[in-house]
Amino acid sequence: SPSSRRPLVVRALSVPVLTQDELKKQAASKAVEYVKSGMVLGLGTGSTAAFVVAEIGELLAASKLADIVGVPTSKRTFEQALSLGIPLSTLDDHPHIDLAIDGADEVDPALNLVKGRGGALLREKMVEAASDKFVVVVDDSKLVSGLGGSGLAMPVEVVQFCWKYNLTRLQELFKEEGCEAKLRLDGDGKPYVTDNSNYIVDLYFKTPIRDAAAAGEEISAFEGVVEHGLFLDMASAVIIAGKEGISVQT
Ligand code: ABF
Repeated sequence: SPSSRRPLVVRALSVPVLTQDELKKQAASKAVEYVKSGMVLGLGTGSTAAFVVAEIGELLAASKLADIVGVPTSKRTFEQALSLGIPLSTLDDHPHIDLAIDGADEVDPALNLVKGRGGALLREKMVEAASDKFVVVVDDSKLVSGLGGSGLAMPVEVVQFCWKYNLTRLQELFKEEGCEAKLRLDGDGKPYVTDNSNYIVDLYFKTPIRDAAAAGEEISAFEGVVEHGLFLDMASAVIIAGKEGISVQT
């Protein structure tokens, strides 16, 4: 009879759309699985790394983790970790780090990175170079086929003295890549000053850097350059969170 007929229900396929922050958090949680009690940890900087630090703080508070020491890569991360009660130290007191976890701005297919858009590249590179294992956490928007290929900045930390001289030299060095070099400014339009009291020159490329290893060496050879954002052959693993799930590349 017509009354026994079931109404036709059309269900929309409910595919949850994760925000970028949710993806970052997923990558962070996966990385925290590598953290074990008793470790000396390098604590990264940036919004993805902040999720890692937050989760480590939660595990400590819940007594699911003990006897860890964190070495922060920036004043920002120092403050966050301090507020969460994470025991902290320095590279001077803990020159051997078991595991560092940090974000990145670009990841290429060989797991080479651009880092430092958050301005913390110098301490990040020091801490991560001193780590047995360096795990990178990103959402899939950070993947590039060649470094410098995102059209966003590749930072170079320079001493304040004659910064413009180095800006010009850097732009000249990469003229074939159509490089535009700009002094990074803070929110007030003043030069951005790093935790180490230096400036940052941001390099914008029209085409990816042809030979990142050679580029890194050439940049470092300039007097007055403190560090650059090319992190080559440093990542032990990269955890990538995307719409289809999480992948770990080593
Ligand atoms: C740090 O934070 C930096 O090296 C990189 O610049 C930035 C990435 O930030 P986010 O995780 O917020 O994208 O890891």
